[in-house]
Amino acid sequence: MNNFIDKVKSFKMNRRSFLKWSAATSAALMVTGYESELSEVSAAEADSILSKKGEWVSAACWHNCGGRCLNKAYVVDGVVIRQKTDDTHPDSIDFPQQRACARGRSQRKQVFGADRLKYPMKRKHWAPGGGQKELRGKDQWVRISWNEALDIVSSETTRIKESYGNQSIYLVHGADGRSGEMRAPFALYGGYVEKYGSRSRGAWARAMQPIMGIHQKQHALNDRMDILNAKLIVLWGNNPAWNSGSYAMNNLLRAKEAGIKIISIDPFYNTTASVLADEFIPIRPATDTPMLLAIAYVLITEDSPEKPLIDWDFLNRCTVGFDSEHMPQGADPKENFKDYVLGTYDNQPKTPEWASEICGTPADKIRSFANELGSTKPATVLFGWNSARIEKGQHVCLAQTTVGAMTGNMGIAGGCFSCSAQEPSTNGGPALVRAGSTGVSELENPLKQPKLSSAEHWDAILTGKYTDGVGAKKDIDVRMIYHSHSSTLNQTNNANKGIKAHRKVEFVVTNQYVLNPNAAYSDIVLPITTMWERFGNVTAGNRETLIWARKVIEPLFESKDDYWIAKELGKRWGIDSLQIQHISDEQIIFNQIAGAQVIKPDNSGYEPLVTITDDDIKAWGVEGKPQIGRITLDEFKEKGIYQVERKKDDKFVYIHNKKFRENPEENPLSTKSGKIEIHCQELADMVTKAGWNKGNPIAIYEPATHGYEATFKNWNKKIKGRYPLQLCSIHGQRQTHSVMGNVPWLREAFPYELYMNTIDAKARGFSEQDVVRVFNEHGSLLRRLHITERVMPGVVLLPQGSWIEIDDNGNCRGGSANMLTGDYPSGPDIESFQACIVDVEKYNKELEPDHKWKQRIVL
Ligand SMILES: Nc1nc2c(c(=O)[nH]1)N[C@H]1C(S)=C(S)[C@@H](COP(=O)(O)OP(=O)(O)OC[C@H]3O[C@@H](n4cnc5c(=O)[nH]c(N)nc54)[C@H](O)[C@@H]3O)O[C@H]1N2
Ligand SMILES: Nc1nc2c(c(=O)[nH]1)N[C@H]1C(S)=C(S)[C@@H](COP(=O)(O)OP(=O)(O)OC[C@H]3O[C@@H](n4cnc5c(=O)[nH]c(N)nc54)[C@H](O)[C@@H]3O)O[C@H]1N2
Ligand code: SF4
Ligand SMILES: [Mo]
Repeated sequence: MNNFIDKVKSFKMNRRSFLKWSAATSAALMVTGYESELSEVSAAEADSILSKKGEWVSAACWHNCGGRCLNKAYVVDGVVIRQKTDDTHPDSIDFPQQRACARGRSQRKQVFGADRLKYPMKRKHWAPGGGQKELRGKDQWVRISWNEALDIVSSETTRIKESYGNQSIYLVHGADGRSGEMRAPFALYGGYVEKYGSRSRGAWARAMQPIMGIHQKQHALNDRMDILNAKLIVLWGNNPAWNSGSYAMNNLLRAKEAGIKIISIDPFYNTTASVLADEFIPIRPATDTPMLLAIAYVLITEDSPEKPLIDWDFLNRCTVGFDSEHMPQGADPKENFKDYVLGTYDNQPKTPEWASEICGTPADKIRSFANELGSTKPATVLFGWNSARIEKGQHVCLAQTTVGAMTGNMGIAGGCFSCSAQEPSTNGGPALVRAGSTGVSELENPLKQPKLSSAEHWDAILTGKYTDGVGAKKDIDVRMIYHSHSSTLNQTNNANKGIKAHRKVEFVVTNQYVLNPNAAYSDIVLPITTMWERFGNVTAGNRETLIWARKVIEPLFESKDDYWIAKELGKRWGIDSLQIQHISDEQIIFNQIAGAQVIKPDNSGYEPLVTITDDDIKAWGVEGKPQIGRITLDEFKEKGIYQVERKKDDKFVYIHNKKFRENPEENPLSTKSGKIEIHCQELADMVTKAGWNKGNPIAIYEPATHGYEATFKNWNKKIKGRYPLQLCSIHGQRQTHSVMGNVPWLREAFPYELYMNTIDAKARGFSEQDVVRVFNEHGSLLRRLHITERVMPGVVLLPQGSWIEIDDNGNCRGGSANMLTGDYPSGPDIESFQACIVDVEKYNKELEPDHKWKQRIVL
């Protein structure tokens, strides 16, 4: 084994050797183990590979990163020699190349990583029923055959189903609801417990429907050309430089170059702010609601005919609930927003001074910002998702919408108050090019209950109780966890509880291509192919692009597709494979391409994108009809991308809610009242019905359990408590959540350190690169320290997603942020990642920089 690791290390230094490694693995000839495949190659042999002509293949970048960029792999004899990104046309701001980030460009380091899972494995001390379950996460691995692995998964599932029923099988999918292929066999075998809701977009995921009648993804974003119409841009808890792939930053840079003022409001002077912002306004994590309420207070109290700050026309025509005269039907007039802000009934005016004590932004700054926002029209205010990724985060969504409506920055050119993150970052509006439907029909899970919230699932497994609406908790008895398409243990709150839950159940299985935490805490691990080894995929990047990525190489080692695993399990349960996958991989991709549509140049509708001939259909072996489209199948295949060219003021400029603003009666929103609901009973009911706490129809401030206030033992006297610092866990550049963080190149380029302000570091006697222990009542982790002025005093910041790796003292040396986040469920889809309090102490042991660690190579 050591011999192997050494060889892998030497591959990193010796490119010629790497070629041999690639050649050996891609041939999928792993018959007697791989040691013999890793021998050094002669220079002549390497040169002969290099001299052969290869092909550039468009290669998937499939992670949940919010970008969809063009990646290409140069393949010679089934070996990937190098990668490149979009060079299909010259780059310009109107027609930008869809360039890959550092992760995308390192993709081959993941696909060909020495730490790829190669064979099916079982935990050494596993036995039917679980064996030594406490060894999960630290046991050794034994290679087994696919037959043995599938027989074990099938027989253990059957045993558990027959003993405890289908409601004891927890099948976990990805955060973004990506359909796991494993759903089908489990649905056909009687069903499974599923998690519900998002664990990604905070309260934005659901709250915006009752408030504004929009699905969170589109939100209220205007398109990228319209940004140039703004007089002011505010990036509120928003860091596209790190977390929005492709060209979001270009759009903002263009606005900056046009002279538009940009303000950033964030606990972290992030890279986006350092590149773009004319002004930076610090705010403590999880305190956006008080800041928004105080802005509303200033707008209400300082608005006058001489200095109009509020757009009364918009407010009165297009919203309900702002004041007692504009309440929705049946609502108590006293429950209006204005009186709450003024403190009419609770005797607490929500003044800048009141907010400042909580959010840390100086009161004068809140006042001047509110005046600037109210008097600079139109303004584009772009929120990230982090601010509402907190307990009771729906108040952020409601307060944000309310201030947006008060300033009238909705439905007009240059005016928008929206989330701007992931694929549509800075670019809202309907797709200008879109894929056809796959034709796959998802099988329904016959088991409708129980369903688990990801903020409560570990607790439910440990206590046997879960929340299902108002009233007493209900019983649940999870005996088995099956992970596919997710990294749930690492990515949901309170990972220590998660580990306990994994060690409690009788059986844990994971489909994976690396030994991520889900896999490490499993009994059986099934090695899967990456997208580079599958038939292909078609994805939309942003509204202007459609990408077709193809198969790059044959499956490495013994890895298999999820569908193959699903069908093999199905066979063992007497389920027909056709029921599990009813159309072929080729047909799925063909359907998406043949059904792809592109906007007509005059914006009068859509037309087919791709010309398909009878010969194409024959060559693919699929069912379909010939058609005439804008480009040939070969052109799409060769380029890997179709992109709609844009121009400033072209026909595709999108302004959200324009028609609604012009005539709300004729163009009502799909909310209860047809208007924007500043008083939103449906939202309050949704929260109440979920069963954890009572919802409120207007935006009010309710501190989170681990919010800023909880850093004090005596709030009035301002005496700090046991955990005096707030922890922000954000999306960093090295990883897409838990993915790619295993790649040494990326580890070296982006060290994931704990950021701490100079003042806090000095007070503790810390120095740069000290090893520190970050801890609270939920767990602890180790990191190297980076001391900086860029993060607010009282706040520490850690990029999230690193893999759990617990040392002998119970500290996570991997630095996984969810060792520290508590599970405080408060409503559907409402996570509690950002309200987190900790303390930090010096740790007197070495912690090598992450890129020097051994890779997790098993077998
Ligand atoms: N590189 C990379 N890109 C990604 C991802 C990734 O893992 N890696 N993940 C993708 C996914 S799935 C998502 S959902 C998006 C995430 O998108 P977001 O949730 O918008 O992103 P974050 O980077 O977590 O946070 C954005 C900014 O919010 C600030 N912030 C943190 N807490 C608060 C707060 O309470 N209030 C305010 N005002 N600001 C706060 C942070 O300091 C940061 O500058 O990113 C996507 N893009
Ligand atoms: N503390 C803290 N926690 C957070 C966040 C935060 O800001 N702070 N952010 C949250 C957010 S925004 C999100 S979206 C979630 C992400 O939570 P997850 O979706 O659980 O995280 P990922 O790491 O993206 O995991 C996706 C997994 O799917 C696997 N995968 C990809 N393709 C396939 C496939 O074809 N088959 C199978 N079987 N597996 C596949 C990948 O290898 C990877 O392990 O994390 C959340 N967690
Ligand atoms: S932003 Fe996302 S899709 Fe684009 S290259 Fe990076 S990881 Fe890949
Ligand atoms: Mo997410």
